Amino acid sequence: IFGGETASIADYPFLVNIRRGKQFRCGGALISPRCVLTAAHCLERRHQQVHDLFVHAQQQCLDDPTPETHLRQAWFAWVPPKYQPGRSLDADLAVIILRQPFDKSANASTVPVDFNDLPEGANLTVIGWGMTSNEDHNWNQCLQATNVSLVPQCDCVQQMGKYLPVTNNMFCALGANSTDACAGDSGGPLLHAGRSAGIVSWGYGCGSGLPGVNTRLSSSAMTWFLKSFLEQHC
Ligand code: 4AZ
Repeated sequence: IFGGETASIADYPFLVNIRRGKQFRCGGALISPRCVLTAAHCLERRHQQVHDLFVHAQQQCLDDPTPETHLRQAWFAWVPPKYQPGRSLDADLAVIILRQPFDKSANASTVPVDFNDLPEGANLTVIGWGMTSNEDHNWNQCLQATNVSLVPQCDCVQQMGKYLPVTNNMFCALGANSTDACAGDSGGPLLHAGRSAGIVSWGYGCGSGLPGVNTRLSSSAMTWFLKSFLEQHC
């Protein structure tokens, strides 16, 4: 997170970090005890090959030890067919199903998904363990948060469309003083009134004044797939 503040994992008990082996990759959010919502690009390889992905709950800093109750192995991951890495980051969403759900001893919770359109200028909170600048030699690897606002879609297309296509399955957000998500925050949630309205997806670095681009969970394509998947598997 660029320009944010220290946050307490106790305030975001649904927030998890996703690792390949032991290596930190991305944020994510528990939307049920056995399902994690994250970005598709966090998985790299598509669909099946997720057995070396691990989900850590209740971590304040990335080098804190994770007791077994807070650790789960991925079992399967679902990515919308629209996600075609390479050409664009459209539909950058994945649901990871855990081999075993978290139980009460994890003290984890779940966050509901906001399937409604965000109001103009909506205030959102973005959280993660990502870097605090583009060249973060002193990356503290502890949880940070910042408030950001929804950017009008025409401005989003105009400012970010020259880097990668901006689709209706995306929205831009930026905070006062250019606070924003940064490398490593990908996959984490954008919270709106206690719900997850988006997933950190991409940007042109951070702190440049350009908005961050996020997966829009209220877009009909995302909502339809996510709802039917959740009902059947989570
Ligand atoms: C990244 O590399 C990344 N400023 C994520 C979000 C943003 C930039 C980079 C948005 O994961």
